[in-house]
Amino acid sequence: MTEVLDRYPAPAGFAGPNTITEAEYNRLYKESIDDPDAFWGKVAKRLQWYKEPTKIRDVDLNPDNFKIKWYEDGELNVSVNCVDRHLEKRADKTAIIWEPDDPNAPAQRVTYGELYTRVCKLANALRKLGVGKGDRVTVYLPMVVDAAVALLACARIGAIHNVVFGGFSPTSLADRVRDCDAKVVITADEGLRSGRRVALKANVDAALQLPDVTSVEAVVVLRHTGGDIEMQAGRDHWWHEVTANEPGECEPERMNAEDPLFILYTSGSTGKPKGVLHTSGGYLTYASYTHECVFDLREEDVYWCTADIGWVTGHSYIVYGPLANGATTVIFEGVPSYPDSSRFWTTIDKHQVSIFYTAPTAIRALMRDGEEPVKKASRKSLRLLGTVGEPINPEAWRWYYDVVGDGRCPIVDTWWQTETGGCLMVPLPGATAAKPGAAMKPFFGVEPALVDANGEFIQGAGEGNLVLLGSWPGQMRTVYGDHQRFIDTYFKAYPGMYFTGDGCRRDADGDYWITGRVDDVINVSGHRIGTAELESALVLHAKVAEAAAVGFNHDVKGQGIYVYVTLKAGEVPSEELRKELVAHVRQNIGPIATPDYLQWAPALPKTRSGKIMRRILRKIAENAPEQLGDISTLADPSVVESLVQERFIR
Ligand code: 6R9
Repeated sequence: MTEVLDRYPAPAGFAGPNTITEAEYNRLYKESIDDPDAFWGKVAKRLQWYKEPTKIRDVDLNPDNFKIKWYEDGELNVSVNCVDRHLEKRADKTAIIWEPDDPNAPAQRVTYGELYTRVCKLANALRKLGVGKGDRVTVYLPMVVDAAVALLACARIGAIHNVVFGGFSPTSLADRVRDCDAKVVITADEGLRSGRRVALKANVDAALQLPDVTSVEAVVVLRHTGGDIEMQAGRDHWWHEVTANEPGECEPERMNAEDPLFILYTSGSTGKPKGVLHTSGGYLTYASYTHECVFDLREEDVYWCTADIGWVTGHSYIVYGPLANGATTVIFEGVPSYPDSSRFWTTIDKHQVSIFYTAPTAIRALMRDGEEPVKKASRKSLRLLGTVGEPINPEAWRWYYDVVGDGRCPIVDTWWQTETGGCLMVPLPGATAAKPGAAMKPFFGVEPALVDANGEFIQGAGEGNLVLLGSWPGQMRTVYGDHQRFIDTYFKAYPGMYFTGDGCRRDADGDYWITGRVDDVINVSGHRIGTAELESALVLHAKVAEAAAVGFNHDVKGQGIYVYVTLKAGEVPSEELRKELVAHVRQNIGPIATPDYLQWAPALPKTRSGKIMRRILRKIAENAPEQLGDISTLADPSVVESLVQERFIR
């Protein structure tokens, strides 16, 4: 097995006034584990509370006596913390920079002062529509400033928001509205992505007509593109009309720390998507504290996270973390490839972005187009880069570091999940010399452990299932409407511990490498091989743009390896190249990792958030295309057809 040993410490001169050094990391980490109550009690003081919590933590992860409570006697309002609190010193500071889909359309800058007024007006309007504390509001919006306004307005009046990604179909939208019994839906006439219009309001209309979607009393519609839509009298209201005469102030609801803030649906390995529920005090404490430490936040930073607000990354690290910290956060409506693949980099120059946070899949896609589009922009304003969402292969990491960051910006590879609310493992930029592809070290208060199939702890260097001992304030509290499912899914496999569903390796230095979802680990003749490891090896090859590996049932070895390879633009598949790539993997990892099948893939099936749909690739590899199941959540379902046709039939 090859192991990448290079380390990348932050370059000289990186550290600023608040940078956490290695010594501080070690001291704070120890404090956080030795006395979590003292540690998290102190951290909570970063928020503004009506009533400061005196009870910090009440946690029991044993299924029989299960409870997770943080700051349970504290009272606060999340929108007050994200907006009002900054008015004294930062009323004129830009809270949000909006970069539209069309780079030639005017960008917007919204100050904290303006944000306050917009949030209050919508909050008042929602109250008039009958929305109160505890009611659910589904948000189905494009990436516009008003998406953040909508979340904060809900938080202000104690309503629980449920954001549904704007790329989801009416059926998926209906499933979520139905599951959480939303009283109001907030949407826009249309969204815009790479110049194409997305029929958001029409999708809402269709969703609300589906069976058993009966809870919605009102739909608030933002005029965005000005496209032609139908408004249903009595039910639908224009945002600008319902807010027009509302005052720019709104009495916030006084919330308990454990009152729900939002529900966000996420897919598991089984069943329908789960409504992951996060609460107010612990979530905001954790989102804001991690955002500050992980990104080494400074007052003058312009921070850009390219995620969509429909995913947890958008919640914690576009809206709540940055705004709680009084930062300037960028909201980008478009896509990295439009109008061309220099869009990220020219936008960084345009808004003088200093912190840039994106997904490995975007990096790999942009890598295919080479360095030229990157070099079109100076990127001088950048000082820190981040990744999230999946393991990053060392080749993409290095390209990000060398080409995008010009070798002078540390990369924070942030491992976390919808369920965890915020980042759990990361190389803090001033404290930990990064290794390409490693999540490195636990954040404060986080206690990772590796367990084997029998539930025994693995000590020292080794690989196993990643579990977390104890709790942290940002942990999800329940699956909405199904508390038992929450306990069963996460706390039964290893009783008393949170099971992440991820595999992980701890190297001889004690650093952590996420190997991918455990269901993605391929077991060949008793040897476990990470799909990420295989993919990483493949993309090391000069001709490979992207690769995905899955296991399939093998009569002799238990599981065999099936890989899908997308070549770089201009490269041509051939038998010779196929053999070369198989040999290349064999050489890079070892004979045990030799792929049994290597299929050329013009493109890989991905969710709209950019995750490769391995479930589909596994079925094709299993030669069972009739079991593909639902492929409607794919960004481009037609990709699947050609893969099915070209599959190896055994
Ligand atoms: C934040 C987010 C969670 C799953 C998680 C893991 C994978 C996320 C990662 C990573 C390796 C990283 N993942 N970040 N794997 N390195 N830095 O993505 O949440 O959409 O719920 O996905 O994504 O497998 O379990 P979510």
